[in-house]
Amino acid sequence: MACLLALAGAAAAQPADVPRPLSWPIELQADDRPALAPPPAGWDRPRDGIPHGRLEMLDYDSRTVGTRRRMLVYTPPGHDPLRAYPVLYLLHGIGGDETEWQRFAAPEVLLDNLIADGLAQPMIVVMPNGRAQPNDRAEGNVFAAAPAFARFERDLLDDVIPAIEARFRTRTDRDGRALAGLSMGGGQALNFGLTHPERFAWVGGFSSAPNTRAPAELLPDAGAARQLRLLWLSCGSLDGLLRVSQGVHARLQALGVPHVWHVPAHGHDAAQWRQDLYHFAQRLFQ
Ligand code: FER
Repeated sequence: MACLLALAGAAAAQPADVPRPLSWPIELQADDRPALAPPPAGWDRPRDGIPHGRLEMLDYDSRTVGTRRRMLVYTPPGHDPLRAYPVLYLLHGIGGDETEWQRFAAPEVLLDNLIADGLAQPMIVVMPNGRAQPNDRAEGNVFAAAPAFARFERDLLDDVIPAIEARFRTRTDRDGRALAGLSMGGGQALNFGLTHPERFAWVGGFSSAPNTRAPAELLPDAGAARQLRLLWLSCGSLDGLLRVSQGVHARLQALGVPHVWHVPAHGHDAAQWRQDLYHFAQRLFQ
């Protein structure tokens, strides 16, 4: 909830002639239900006695922005520099930055536990900063940076991915790359993932924000979506942005495209994103 409270403050700074719906009334449809059971006890607790991965903050040169930018990178337990790992690119929300996923969901804990239990493939997780502008801190009116979230498409494809693939041995085929995000990052993941199925085979939008392209524009036909190995859509049933995801889900249904539609009883908050990552990570690179 902290996130939406912060947003409410940000929205108040908008000029009156720029309407920014923070949320809409929630109208639940019959199939707006959880697709998966809640995680078992202990899923998000750090465990002793299992191997742990590593988090490191890396810099890269962004030709797109013209600055040096930061990204947080998780390497899995027993990372073998000679092995080509698959990579999940994980994008944050409008009030976040490259540290948001770590603060909200502790991906290093979830992944360490899933990998120890044999439930997820060892993978590298990259958490870049999705605000592609020279000052990429979440300051002032965070909505004013919405265009920079669109510009991040080039930073991700031309700068972030090449920097990761130069720094680590990784898989470089589409089946070895996943893209997901929360809220603004969910919109980015759907917008970029569905226009670049040649780069990503696994795409997830968690609580996607109104930066998500309109359904008919996002999915002019079933072509790109059908190429994906996994298309994951989820949103909390108590989230005022649910309408955005419902629109994408309805379009996918109309086109007959298989996808996960997961609507548990959460708001626009970290509890939703933590369990999204838990479920999504298990389905990647299998
Ligand atoms: C909006 C409401 C919410 C919007 C973006 C958001 C671009 C993003 C929320 C988040 O990232 O948590 O109208 O417009």
